[in-house]
Amino acid sequence: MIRTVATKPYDDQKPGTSGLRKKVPVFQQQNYVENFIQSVFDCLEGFEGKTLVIGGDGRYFNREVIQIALRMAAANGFGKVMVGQGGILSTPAASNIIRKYGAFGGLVLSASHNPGGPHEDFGIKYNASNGGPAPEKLTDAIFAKTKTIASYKIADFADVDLDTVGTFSAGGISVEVIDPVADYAALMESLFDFAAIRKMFASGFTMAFDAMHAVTGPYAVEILEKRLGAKPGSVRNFVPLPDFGGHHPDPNLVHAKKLYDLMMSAKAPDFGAASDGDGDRNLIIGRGIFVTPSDSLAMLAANARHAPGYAGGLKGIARSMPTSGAADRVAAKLGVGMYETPTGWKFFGNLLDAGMATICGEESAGTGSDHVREKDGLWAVLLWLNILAARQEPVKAIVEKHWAEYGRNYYSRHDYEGVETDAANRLVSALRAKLSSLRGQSFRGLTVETADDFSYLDPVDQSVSSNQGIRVLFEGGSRVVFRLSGTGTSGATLRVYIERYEPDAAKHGIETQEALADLIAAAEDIAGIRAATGMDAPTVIT
Ligand code: G16
Repeated sequence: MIRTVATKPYDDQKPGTSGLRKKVPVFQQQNYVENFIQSVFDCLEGFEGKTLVIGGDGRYFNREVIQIALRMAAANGFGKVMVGQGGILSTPAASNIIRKYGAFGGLVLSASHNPGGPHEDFGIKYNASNGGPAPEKLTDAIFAKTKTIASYKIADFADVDLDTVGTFSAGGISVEVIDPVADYAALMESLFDFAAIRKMFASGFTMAFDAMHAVTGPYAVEILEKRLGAKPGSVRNFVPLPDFGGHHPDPNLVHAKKLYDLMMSAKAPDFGAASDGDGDRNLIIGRGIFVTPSDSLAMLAANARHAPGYAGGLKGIARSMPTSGAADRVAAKLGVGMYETPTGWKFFGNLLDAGMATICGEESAGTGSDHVREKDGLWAVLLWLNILAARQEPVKAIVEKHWAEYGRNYYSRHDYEGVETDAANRLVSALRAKLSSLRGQSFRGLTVETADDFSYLDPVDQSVSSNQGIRVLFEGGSRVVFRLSGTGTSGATLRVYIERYEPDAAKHGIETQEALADLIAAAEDIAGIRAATGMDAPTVIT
């Protein structure tokens, strides 16, 4: 039976950088989930009888929302739903399933790297038929709909058993519970030289992969240990838990400190890596050296030809604006296009679909390619492994040779989390107001060349996205970028991105914060962060 249920709108369902993210109790309010899903469906056209993919990162509330989504998909006229066993699909795996099976779209249930649990975060994101996050035009329409929604449609049927692989009939539609790993593992096998990587492991190469009790555990065990022969135990924290074991599943130097400490110790394996809550981010650490995500993007692009899937060369490289310019130098050398987009993976979608870019990346530990339309944590790990197997050199040597060839982009991001929202907005408005007057001014001996609020003209559909982050560019190529996070769920997070280019190889061994000290001080002089936030120091430095 299909019911139409009257509802009242909520005013806070604006999808952010990566979908709608809120605390679990917010999602648990009456009809909150239903309103959002109905608003998504109401903004789509032509899905009758078609397939919807539903997957999540296994966090708290995942299963409940999947059951609601199944009932609403049936009531709204989808013909079939594909859902990962146990409600699990990593974000890149969901993107692959949508593409591989020609689904109409998918609901990705995740709050990514944010913590999970009854009082932590949850999220819902709609991905379109290309497998990528809905473009801004669609998320704007969804938000508008959430503000006027008056009813939703839902079918009545008992909970679907999500733990058994197979095809079931429920509410007049077919529900296929699929193995979440198989299709993804096959895709990876088609891109990388598994034989060469297997040989490297067989000859004694060691690695530590931290799945952070999040979604990549089953994927990493299957691919790294079973298919590639990494020693059992190479994958740590591989059981996905609804609260990620009480940890923050964000693969950065703060939350993956144990792995970092191991990689800097005498007991370090050859290679260390981690992924986040939903499997789209990555952390890469060599023995004795952390590879920043911006550097990793550049190095993967420069060496991609070693992997069979990219042996034909790259069509282009894309990076988000705050990501360092290291990849730009690689693109220039390869003679391929370089695209600078706003923050958020959705902006890469058009470039990938149009065949203008092959590899994309963000400073926030996201790297990926045109094999799916999401960033992909394990993909980055496997491409590194493929490169290591082909070059037969340690990570450190590869990194240092890269810097010697291209120069080094010293880079760091300083986050101020939990800032009072009004204070954060005031800081940004004040910065905007003085942009034009900054030009020519000197701070700590650095002269401002230009300052602007980044605006992006999509070269494919000509859409414009403005106010995407304040950039202050100094003479000589250094820069500081200020922007407010679009993914936080409590207060505001101010992100300050700091970058300095150093061509001289003799100066490539400086500690990062030290190398950036002048710029960090200049950022404080320009924005008055301490006074505005009441904070003496960033809460997270990556
Ligand atoms: C952050 C990062 C972005 C990233 C986004 C979503 O956004 O800065 O680069 O695209 O998270 O990532 P995920 O899908 O892994 O959550 P923001 O707006 O918080 O800076």
